[in-house]
Amino acid sequence: MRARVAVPVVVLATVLPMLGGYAFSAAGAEEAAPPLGPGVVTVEVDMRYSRYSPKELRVYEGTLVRFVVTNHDPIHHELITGDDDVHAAHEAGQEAFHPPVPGEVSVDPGGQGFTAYQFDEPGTVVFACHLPRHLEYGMEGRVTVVPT
Ligand SMILES: [Cu+2]
Repeated sequence: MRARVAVPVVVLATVLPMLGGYAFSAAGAEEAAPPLGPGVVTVEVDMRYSRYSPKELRVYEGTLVRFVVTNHDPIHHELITGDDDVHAAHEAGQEAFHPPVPGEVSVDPGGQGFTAYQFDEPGTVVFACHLPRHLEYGMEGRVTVVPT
């Protein structure tokens, strides 16, 4: 009689923490954070081990993001923000260093760079590093632009 009661309790005690853990990871901290903006916001992006951190951002449409980019690696990196055409041109191009075009900056090893980009259209905008093989290694990030 007591065993029949005890079994379901043990099962629940095992399953509930698993469900709780799943719910927590499904709604991660970055997902739960409200979008940035609108207006002017500053976002610090770290480059480390040829990855961006953070690699996911959410902003309201009409947000001007000032990127402060710090390269912790002993090699050059860049941050190129834009639509598919922009990324295709850079992936195919030979331009190793970038002039001050909005949303584009090259960052020396151990250095810091600055750029700004206006996110006006709802949707997804990719930022990436197009130095040889960095993108295929995974050096890209995403800005989700949500309607106000
Ligand atoms: Cu890179």
